[in-house]
Amino acid sequence: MAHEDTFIMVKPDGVRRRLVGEVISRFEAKGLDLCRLEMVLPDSAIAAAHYAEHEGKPFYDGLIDFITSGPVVAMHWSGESAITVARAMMGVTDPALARPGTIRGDFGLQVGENIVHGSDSPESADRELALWFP
Ligand code: DAT
Ligand code: MG
Repeated sequence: MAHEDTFIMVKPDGVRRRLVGEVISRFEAKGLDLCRLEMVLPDSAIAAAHYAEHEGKPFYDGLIDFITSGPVVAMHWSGESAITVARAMMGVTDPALARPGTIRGDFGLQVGENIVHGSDSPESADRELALWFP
């Protein structure tokens, strides 16, 4: 167990559906610390950098269109095992399969609109925090 920093983002569907407060409330109630927050309309450059690992996959173009389709809320959270804890609270990638009680399980139904992003490792967190909070 260790203190971790993680990058969490409310995606455009989450913002459009007014779920920003819901997402923040859950992480706050869990005991994680909100360190930085900014609402930003991602351009194609930051979208491509953020999702570089998915370039070439069948869903990549749709993913870039989606993430640039409206403002997102970019956040830096920290706390004990913050990366793992946040991923567990988000639920699995496909909201149709995500367990009730998770953010995706409670609010989503389609894999292309799964409300929230969270770093999947310390390396991803370092990279994503540097990208979104230069
Ligand atoms: P996660 O967001 O859980 O880390 P990921 O990194 O595998 O998932 O994928 C990034 C995003 O890409 C995901 O949140 C939604 C989209 N995505 C993943 N797999 C997909 C698929 N099979 N069809 C459509 N979109 C997909
Ligand atoms: Mg991922």
